[in-house]
This record gives sequence, C-alpha cells and structure tokens, in this order.
Amino acid sequence: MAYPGYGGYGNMNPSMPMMGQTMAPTVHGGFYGQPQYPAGDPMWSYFTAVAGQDGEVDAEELQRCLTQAGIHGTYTPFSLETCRIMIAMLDRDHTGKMGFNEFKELWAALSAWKQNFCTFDRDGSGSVEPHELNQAILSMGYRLNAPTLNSIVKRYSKSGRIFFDDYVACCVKLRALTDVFRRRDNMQQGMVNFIYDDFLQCTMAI
Ligand SMILES: [Ca+2]
Ligand SMILES: [Ca+2]
Repeated sequence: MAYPGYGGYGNMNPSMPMMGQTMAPTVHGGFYGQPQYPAGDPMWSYFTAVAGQDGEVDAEELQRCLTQAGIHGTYTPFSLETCRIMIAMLDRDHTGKMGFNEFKELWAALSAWKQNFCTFDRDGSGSVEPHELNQAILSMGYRLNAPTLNSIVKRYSKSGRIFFDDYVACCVKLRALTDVFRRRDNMQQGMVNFIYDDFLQCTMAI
C-alpha cells in the first residue's frame, strides 16, 4: 500500500517540534550538566512545579495536573490508565516519566485532539460514534483502510460509543506507533522490516 508521503502518516501539527530538530536540552543536565532553557518559556515554571523533586512527571503527577488544568473541559477527567499510556507512548528517552520536551509535546497534542473531538461531539455528550472516530482519524491525515479503522473502533468503544478519555488514548497510540514506524520507513513507502525484539519493544510498552 502506497502512502501519500508523510501526509499519510498524519502530520496533524506541523508547527510542533519533532524529533531531531533543535530543542531545549533534557532535564537531566543538558550537555554540560546544567539545564538551559529559553528564557521566559512560560511552560517551564509550570512544568517544574508539576514535576516535583525528581524533575520529571510520572503518571500520577500527570493525572493531577491535567485534572487541575481542566484540559478535559466538561468531559470526564483522564483516567490514570490513559495517563500511563500518554507517558509510555511519548517517553522518547525511556526514563519512564515525562521530561520537559515530552510534556510540551503532549500538551500541544492534547489541545489539538480536544478541539478535534469537540467538533465531532456536537451535542457535548462526551462521546462520539464509531463513524465519527473514523472521520476524526482521517481528518488528522492518517490514511487507514476500513479493516484497520474497524479494529480501532472495536478496541476503543464502549457500548458503541467512544468517550473522550479513550479517544485521547487512541490518538496517543496512533501517533506514537506511527512515529516509530515512520522513523524506520526510510523509503517512505509504508513498509518496514522489523526484527522480533524491535517490534515487541515498540508495541509492548503501550
Ligand atoms: Ca515527579
Ligand atoms: Ca522521559
């Protein structure tokens, strides 16, 4: 199956920093042992307050801060399980927690996903229908066939509806697995060779 270039992978937020671009050093000391951040990054002080002493955000801290920030709006706050998925999926440096860049990436993605969800949840009931989840996924730029969309719906729906929490878990996973795949797909043809351990490493973390 041919992909229409990168667009086929769902490049929903092109303005966000991607892996490989110049970003702030990691929380653990940067290059010379001292973290350096762009002066006045409004997220930094918020992040350090959330992260606490260890300088990184774990699932409980993430759940607390997302609930307090009210990102879920009128919807049910995120479950701890979804917060675990968010961390597992966006934990690029494999610390098991979220550093500053990972946190910022999640934050930007969450706002976009919520906006997208709201456009489909017109009556504000907190859930969307399977065909609306399909439309949402396609509107993010992913090109998936019907059987794939069906299996996603089966996995993320409850009594035929998809709730905001599950919707976000679905978006996180789709994005992270697509990133993993895309990074290995040198020819951009939608085809990759995985060795067994590599495949498990990519998918079992979820
Ligand atoms: Ca912490
Ligand atoms: Ca991390």
